Amino acid sequence: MSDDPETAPETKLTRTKQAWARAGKFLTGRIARPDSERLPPGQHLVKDWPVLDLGLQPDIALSSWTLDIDGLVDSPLHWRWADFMAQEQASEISDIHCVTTWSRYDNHWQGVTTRSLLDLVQPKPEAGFVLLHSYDGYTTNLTLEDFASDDAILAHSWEGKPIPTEHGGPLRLVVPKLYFWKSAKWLKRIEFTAANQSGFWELRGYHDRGDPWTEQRYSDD
Ligand SMILES: Nc1nc2c(c(=O)[nH]1)N[C@H]1C(S)=C(S)[C@@H](COP(=O)(O)O)O[C@H]1N2
Ligand SMILES: [Mo]
Repeated sequence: MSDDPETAPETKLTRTKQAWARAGKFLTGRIARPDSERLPPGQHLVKDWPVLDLGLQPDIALSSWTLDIDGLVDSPLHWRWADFMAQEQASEISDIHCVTTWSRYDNHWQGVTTRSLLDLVQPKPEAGFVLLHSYDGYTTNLTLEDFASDDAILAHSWEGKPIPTEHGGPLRLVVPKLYFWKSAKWLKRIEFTAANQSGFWELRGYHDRGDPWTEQRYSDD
């Protein structure tokens, strides 16, 4: 599978979502604040958990799963599943906000926090950005600061059970403060970079940062 966002697969869904970005669909123009309102502007609450991806759901056996953490770090890592599971385990409870307007409250995640990962790899001073690469060819970019958010977690379990394949298991990232497209499913590689590199949706009209509270749904240009 291609790991190049320019050549990742086009589907009806990707075409529809690119058209929404062009049209500015779902923008309300309101601004909410996390402390006063729990649901960001333009979002509605769901109880189920929708599946959204490029349509390829890679089925990765734990025996062949690996995670690379590399780029501008002092101590790059190449983990197999047992290595990952041997790291300090944490739990987080957070809300999901998807740019397609659904939000889901109180998701219980278990895994390794991005903070403890950062302690291990020690990003170099020049590292300002993180590019996430996934087993389906998906990519998405974050600032190092957003990646380091205190509730961000490399999650292997949801509600006490392994994350199902369709939701990104064996391992996905969860960055609750940003729209859910930043939370890469089927994580394969975490690359630390000096320059910001756009990922799959960021190259297709979606916002570089994706803050739900200020409705950073689409890029301005
Ligand atoms: N690897 C990968 N991660 C991905 C995606 C994808 O297509 N591939 N889609 C993103 C988008 S647009 C959303 S909204 C969420 C959806 O996660 P879910 O299917 O678990 O709800 O995953 C994000 N992470
Ligand atoms: Mo999404």
